[in-house]
Amino acid sequence: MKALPVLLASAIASKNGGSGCYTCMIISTMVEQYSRANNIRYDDGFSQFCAKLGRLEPICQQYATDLGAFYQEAFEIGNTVDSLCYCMGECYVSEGHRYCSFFPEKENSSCPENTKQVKQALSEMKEELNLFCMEGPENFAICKGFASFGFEDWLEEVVDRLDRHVPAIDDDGDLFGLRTGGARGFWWRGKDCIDQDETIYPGQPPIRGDRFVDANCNGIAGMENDVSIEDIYCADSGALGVAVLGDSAGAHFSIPEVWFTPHLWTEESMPFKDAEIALANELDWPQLSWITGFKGNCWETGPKSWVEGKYVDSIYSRLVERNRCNLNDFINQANNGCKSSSMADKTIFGLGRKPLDKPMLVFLSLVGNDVCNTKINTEEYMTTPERFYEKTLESLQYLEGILPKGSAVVVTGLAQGELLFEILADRFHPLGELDQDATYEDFYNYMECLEVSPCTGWMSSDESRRDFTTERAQNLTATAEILVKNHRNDFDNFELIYMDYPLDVALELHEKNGGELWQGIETTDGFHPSHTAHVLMAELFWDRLMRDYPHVLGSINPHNEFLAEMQKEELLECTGDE
Ligand SMILES: [Ca+2]
Ligand SMILES: [Ca+2]
Ligand SMILES: [Ca+2]
Repeated sequence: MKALPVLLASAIASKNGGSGCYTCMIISTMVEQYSRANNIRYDDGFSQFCAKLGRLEPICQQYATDLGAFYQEAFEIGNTVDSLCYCMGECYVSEGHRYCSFFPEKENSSCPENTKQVKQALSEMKEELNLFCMEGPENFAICKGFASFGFEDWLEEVVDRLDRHVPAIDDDGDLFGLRTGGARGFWWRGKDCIDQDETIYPGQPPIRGDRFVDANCNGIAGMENDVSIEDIYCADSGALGVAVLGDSAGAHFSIPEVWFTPHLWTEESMPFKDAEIALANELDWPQLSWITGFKGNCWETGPKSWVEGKYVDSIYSRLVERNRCNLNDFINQANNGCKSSSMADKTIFGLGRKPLDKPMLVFLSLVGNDVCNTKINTEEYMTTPERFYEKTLESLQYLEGILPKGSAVVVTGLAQGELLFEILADRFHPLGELDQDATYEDFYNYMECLEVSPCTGWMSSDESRRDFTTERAQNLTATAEILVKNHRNDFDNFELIYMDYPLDVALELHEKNGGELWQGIETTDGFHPSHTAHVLMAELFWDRLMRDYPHVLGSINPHNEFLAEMQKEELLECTGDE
């Protein structure tokens, strides 16, 4: 058995308690604001909070008496959620560091008397949570969604697969899953229709025209007058798949806003009703992303769209609409934190495409992590243009070896991250709404203090640091463009294309249509493109491809109606697997 560090504490190497302190602040704010808004005692509030946690409720309730009493006393004697987390020992001041608080500090607060008991309860609760996490691959994936931790040997295979960003459960090893949507299953890539046969998976060429079995899992198989239906309607239809090799922006990272507005909860409300799906997907929503989105508004607490009349839009759904033969042929190989080096060294190997499969339209889109990191001396950790060039070229060379002939690779630039501070700095963060006492600028500074900020370069009060980050991002964007120009004719199996990542254009468009700029950015983290931005991005990329490179999108299949009837699978509807 491997080491078993606790679940919530210091999962990420950081100062002053780091992610453990951050988690404590969030959970304590939930209990505090929920109780106050509903005019109940904090100990009752804690217990009611536990009742909202679904499968985790029993563990939470077990400690509700001790923890509830602690909250009650701590707030009664004037603690803020920040000072309370210091009392609990979840936050501390590391040598040479400062005290970190999200909310305004109060004078003269002291810790409750019984801190020893609460620390004991907390540490027992964490052990129980660890056990819960190891009750199976799905629990494991859920836990992995909010912290990294130790594991036992029997989970090693699952850990290894999740580490490579491929389906945790994949019996035949063809890199497509069937049994779970989360844990890198069919929310992330087309569903494997037979998981005991590695020659059957989405995107591969049909076997004997798919007369007898649907080998490419697109719902088309069988014969018409002794001729294969797949041959008649798909063979020369220009069918293709779509994939993203990307970061959290490509995977569609999104923490549900309702989690962070506890003052709006009631005793009946279930803010965490979709939490298992969110956590088993690493807090990503690939099934709603601008590249591989395919599901409708199926999750009450999930991402919402501010685009009038449109909930999901994606390159994939448009490709299926164009040619039903493309159904199920998508791969979201994006992961939180990915940048040019980790893409080339690791993530890219999980792209389940083989040279004889159908051609693929691949977006290589790393929009921020080469300039974003948790460090205060952030410049030193940014990718240089030389290194960015080298690693991106390495990725492309790997793709040349695996992509089928006739594919296309679109390399995008980086996002205009300077917009984050410009748009959000003075707005209240959702957790600061109740008392109007904490803005995004406060939130950014708090995360920086704990060294858990995803991007100290852009999420900073320091203007010159923000400017430097923007300058580097623009350099890397220019580097991507030059690289594509230099190597446009080097690859036999794909056409190489460069496109800007049009976050700025999407936001402008949204504002022009009557929306507000802040709606284009995730409200909870103040960092990622929001679902609204995803919806707009699909259209912008599609229109640009249609205008300049229409041939990479394939042609319209005249038999779509007949094929759709055969497939019986509705895109963008809440049917089946949710
Ligand atoms: Ca499989
Ligand atoms: Ca298979
Ligand atoms: Ca088929």
